Parts: sequence; C-alpha cells; structure tokens
Amino acid sequence: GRLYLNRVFHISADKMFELLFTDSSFIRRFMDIRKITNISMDPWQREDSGNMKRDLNYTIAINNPLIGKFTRATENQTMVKESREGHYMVDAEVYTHDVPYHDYFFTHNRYSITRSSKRKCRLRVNTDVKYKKQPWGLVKSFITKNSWSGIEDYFKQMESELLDEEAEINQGARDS
Ligand code: YK8
Repeated sequence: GRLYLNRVFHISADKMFELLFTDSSFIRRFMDIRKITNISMDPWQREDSGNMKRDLNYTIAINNPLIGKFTRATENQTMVKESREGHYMVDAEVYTHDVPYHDYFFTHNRYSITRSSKRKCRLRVNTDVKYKKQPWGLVKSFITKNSWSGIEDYFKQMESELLDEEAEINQGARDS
C-alpha cells in the first residue's frame, strides 16, 4: 500500500470526522470540485459487531479518453468500533462500475484520525489497489498505474482543501 496523506491539522479530531464522514458542506464542496455528482449517502448504522457502516454511491468524472468520461462508483465505509477516545478509523472500499476491467479490482482506503491535542489531529490515509481476480500482467500494471495517479491527485487536493478549511476555522476562532 501507499501513504497518501499524513499530516497534523489545527482541527479537532471530532471536527475532522464531521468534515470528511458526514454530509458536511466541506465534503459537498470538495466532491463538487472533483466533479463527483449524483451522490447518495446513507446515514451511519451500527452493526451487531459494534462497527458502524454506511454506503455511498456517486458518479465520478474521469476524462481519460481511453477509459471514458464518467463512471459510477460505490463506496462502502466501515468505522471500526472506537478503540479509544478521539480516534477514528474508517475503512473505505471503492468499486468503480463503468471502467474497463472493473470486475477485477477495487481500492481500499484506510483513514485514520488521531487526536494530538484538544484542537489538533493527525490525518492519515493509506491506500491499496486490491484484486478480486488476477488479470494478465500487462493489464494489471495498467490498472495499477491509472489507479495510483488518480488516487494521488484526489488526496493531494483533499489535503490542500483541508488546509484552506483549517485556515478558515482558525481565522473564525481568532475573530470571536
Ligand atoms: C473516493 C481508482 C481507479 C479509478 C480510475 C480507474 C482507472 C481504470 C483503469 C483502467 C478512474 C473518491 C479512480 C481513480 C476513480 C476515483 C476513485 C476515488 C478518488 C486502465 C482499466 C473516488 C476515493 C477514490 C478511490 C479510488 C479512485 C479510483 O472517495 O483511475
């Protein structure tokens, strides 16, 4: 796997969770920037195991002449039962439905939000491209290469949007 985001933000862990994993105006705006549309977001629901789950469905603009312009995607999120106060771990599996070889692979993103002080947290995102069945070697490297570049781009922008949000939140705190 790869670590795409690893940074301390002047945002509390609870606030960070709210920004990324509820129907917040931040995530709505971010998805809008990423040209993610037709979004449906289920509320979090507790499982018998104690974990929380929710599903998202959306359409992503990809704009790669080889692949197409859009793909529908499903994202299944599981929040692992809170191991300790101020720590959130969300496993997200993303399936793209309309790209070539879509039945061969999916992406696993692990988000970890850890409280580092009252108003600060560390956000980490680990990513893995996973295979449900083994494609031909050349196809596999094609999928992996195209996935990494798309994922890297997405999380770089997420980091920069979070830095803007951080500035806004802390500006507001100074003004009041
Ligand atoms: C989530 C991983 C692969 C996919 C895409 C598919 C190429 C197919 C390869 C061909 C278009 C928001 C990506 C980047 C679409 C976007 C996905 C996002 C960024 C050559 C066979 C969507 C996080 C996420 C995870 C996986 C990304 C896809 O929250 O290249």
